[in-house]
Amino acid sequence: MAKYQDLADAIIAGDNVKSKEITQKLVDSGVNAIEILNDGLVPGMEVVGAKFKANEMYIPEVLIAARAMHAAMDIIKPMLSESGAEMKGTIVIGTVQGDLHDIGKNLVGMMLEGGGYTVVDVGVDVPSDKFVEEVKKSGAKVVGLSALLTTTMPVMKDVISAIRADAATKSTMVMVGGAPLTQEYADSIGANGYAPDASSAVDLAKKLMG
Ligand code: B1M
Repeated sequence: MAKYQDLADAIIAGDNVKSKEITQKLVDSGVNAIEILNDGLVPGMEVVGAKFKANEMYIPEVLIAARAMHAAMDIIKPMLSESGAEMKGTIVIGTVQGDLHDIGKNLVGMMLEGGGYTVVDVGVDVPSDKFVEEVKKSGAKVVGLSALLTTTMPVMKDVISAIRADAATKSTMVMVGGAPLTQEYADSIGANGYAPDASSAVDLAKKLMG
C-alpha cells in the first residue's frame, strides 16, 4: 500500500502524476482524507518550505511542488467537504492585499469545509472592500484572513477596520492566521481569534460561531 512518506516525497519532487496516483491509492484503500492531508501533504510542503529557506530549493521548484500538492488536494477536497455532517455556517476566507501565498489558506479552507462550514474563498491579493462586499453577499458570520509576509500582516488591521466601519458587517468575527503571525499580534490588531494551523482554525471557527 502507498505510504504517506511516498506522498510527501512526490510533493517534494514536484511529481504531480505520482502525487495524484498515490493519493488515489490511499483513498481507494479507505484512508481518511484528513489523514492524507495531515500525514502526507502538509509534511511534504513543510519540507519544501524548509528547503526553500535553506536555499536548497528555488521558486520554480517550489511552484512545481505546490502544483503536485494541488493535484492531490483536488482528489481529497470533495471527501473533506462530504465529511462535514451538515453545513454549520458560512465563512469568507482570503489572502490579504499584496500577498499571493495561498497554499496555507487553501488548506484552512478545505479543513473548514471538512468541518462542515460553507467556505467562500475570495482568493489572493484581496482588497479590504472586497472582503466587506463578500461578507454582505454571503451573510458570513466569520471572515478568515491569511498573510504570509511581514509586509502584508499590517494589511489585516485595515481589513478589520473596514469590516467594523460598515454597519452591515461590524459584528462579523475576524480570525487571522499565517506563518509570521502570533496570538499577540492578532490581539494587537483587534482580531477575534488567531489559529496557528489549519486544524486549530476549525476549532476556532467553531468557537467564534458560538
Ligand atoms: Co514566499 N515567502 N514569497 N512564495 N514562500 C515565504 C513566506 C518566506 C518565509 C520564504 C523565506 O524567505 N524564508 C518569505 C517571507 C519572509 C517574510 O515576510 N518575513 C517569502 C517571500 C519573501 C516571498 C517573496 C517576496 C519572494 C520574492 O519574490 N522575492 C514573494 C512574495 C509574493 C507575494 O506574495 N506578493 C514570494 C512568492 C512565493 C511563491 C509565489 C514562489 C510561493 C507561493 C505559492 C502559492 O502560495 N501559491 C511561495 C512559497 C511557496 C513560500 C514558502 C516556501 C512556503 C509557504 C507555504 O505554502 N507553506 C514560504 C517559506 C516557508 O514557509 N518556510 C515562503 C506551507 C503552508 C501549508 O503553510 O502558508 O504557513 P502556511 O499555512 C499554515 C499556517 O500558517 C496556517 O495554517 C496553514 C496550514 O497549517 N494558516 C492559517 C495560514 N493561513 C491561515 C489563516 C487562518 C488560520 C491559519 O485563518 C483564517
